[in-house]
Amino acid sequence: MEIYKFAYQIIKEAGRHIRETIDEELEIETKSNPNDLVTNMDKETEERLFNNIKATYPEHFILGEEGHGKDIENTKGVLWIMDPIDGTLNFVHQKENFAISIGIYIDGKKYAGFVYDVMNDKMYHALVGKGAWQNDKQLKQIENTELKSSLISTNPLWLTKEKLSKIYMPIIDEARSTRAYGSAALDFVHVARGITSAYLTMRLHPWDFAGGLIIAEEVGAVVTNLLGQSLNILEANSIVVGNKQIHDELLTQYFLPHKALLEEIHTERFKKNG
Ligand code: 2AM
Ligand code: CA
Ligand code: CA
Ligand code: CA
Repeated sequence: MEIYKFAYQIIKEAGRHIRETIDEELEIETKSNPNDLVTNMDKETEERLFNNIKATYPEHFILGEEGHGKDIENTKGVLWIMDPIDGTLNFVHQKENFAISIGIYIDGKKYAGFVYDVMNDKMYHALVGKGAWQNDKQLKQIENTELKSSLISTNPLWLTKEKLSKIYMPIIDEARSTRAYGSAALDFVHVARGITSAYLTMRLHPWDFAGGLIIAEEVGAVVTNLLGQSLNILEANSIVVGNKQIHDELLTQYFLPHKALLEEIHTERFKKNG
């Protein structure tokens, strides 16, 4: 079976398992800080997907948020980058508005992206060069918009950071309105569906964007970091994704005029990559 169909099936199956067990009591632990949670469901879902992939494709590489593949240093072979539950806080507090996110890369080239909105049973998926779909309905190419008539999404947390707020405030002010959904993977999908025009964030890890990136690009979205640079699929980065017009407006009017400050913030946040 081709990898694409296989991925689709195992992600659906993992999602079905989450729906069936969602009312069972969760074991919740904290990670880097008291608001950074992980549950047994995050870990079990990653384990389930990992075991399924390895049983069929033992030679594939798997990088996951909850521990698999932390030693992966290059993109050779078939690489699955997975977030078993993107939007863990939504999962814990709301039991909805979270997704399974997977991006598959072959020898470093984008191959396919999946973002499964588990509780709504909506699979967003894209095969590079062939388009993107919501279940079996193809998504249209997105339309250009300008910031002042657009909904954008971002986490309000970034407005509380002193240096960043100077850059962020004028964007929030100019946009028609701002949304905060709490799942990066679904935020990429919102842009791909055209229900928001852009998504901005200061830090995502590879598993947060590996799947959504491919879906958004397949319908014409532009994805870079806040400095306009393309993303390395193995490194954390800032992200701006949007239709071509708004992406260009955000970079030229709002981000690049603060290039030196942004470079300083990036160096502080991503010391490893300089
Ligand atoms: P998670 O739920 O898989 O942890 C919430 O605004 C979004 O940011 C979610 O996609 C969440 O992914 C991600 N996120 C949560 N904590 C983060 C952190 N410390 N660094 C980067 N992204 C984070
Ligand atoms: Ca997490
Ligand atoms: Ca995530
Ligand atoms: Ca996660």
